[in-house]
Amino acid sequence: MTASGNRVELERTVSEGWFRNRSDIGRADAPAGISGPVGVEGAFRVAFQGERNMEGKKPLVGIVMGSDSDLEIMREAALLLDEFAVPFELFLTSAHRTPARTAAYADSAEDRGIRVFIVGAGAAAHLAGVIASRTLLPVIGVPIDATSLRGLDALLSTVQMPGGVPVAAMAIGKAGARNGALLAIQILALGDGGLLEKLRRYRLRMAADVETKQGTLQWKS
Ligand code: AIR
Repeated sequence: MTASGNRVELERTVSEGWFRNRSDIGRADAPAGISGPVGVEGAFRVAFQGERNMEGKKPLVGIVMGSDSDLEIMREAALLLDEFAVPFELFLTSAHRTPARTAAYADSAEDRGIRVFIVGAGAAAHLAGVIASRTLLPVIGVPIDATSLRGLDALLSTVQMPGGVPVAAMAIGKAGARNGALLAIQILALGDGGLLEKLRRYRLRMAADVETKQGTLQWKS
């Protein structure tokens, strides 16, 4: 599958409500790149593999979210990982509604090849902390704006981990999801020179964009 194909699948995931349509998962005619339950019994796991040489590669990053309503934000992380050709999986579980499922996922992830988690949750957002409590893999938390407190509740729940079990807390919302992906890539790049080079080029492109925008600024009196 191509990078753009993978992107299309992600768009479909959002627009067609795959997270609501559990019966489709694992069906033979499910869209390419989306696999059915794997590893964790009864899991609702969606694995995306695609861009350049990613076919057949095991996911390295687990993107986890507390509700399908978080996907609109967490897809930003997925799209960035896709851009860097880092294989990942999406997993839906709630620290409060499905505690056993959360534990089973966290406990099995390392053996399945996951190296870092990006965890999005809103409201009383304990998901990142609970996953962190069950693994020695790094956990990056993304607070989601899901209530009338506009993400401040999730930010404080994510960032205020008591000493002993860390969660790397990102900004609220889409910027946090994107930075979560970049931090995960930076962690993976510690042992992957190719990925490090991609990060270097990403930063250069970002700087070039600012220069270009400078050139388009116009003073209106
Ligand atoms: N949530 C679900 N279980 C525990 C938590 N913290 C969060 C989800 C979502 C918000 O509650 O991560 O951001 C609202 O979920 P829903 O399913 O009611 O839309």
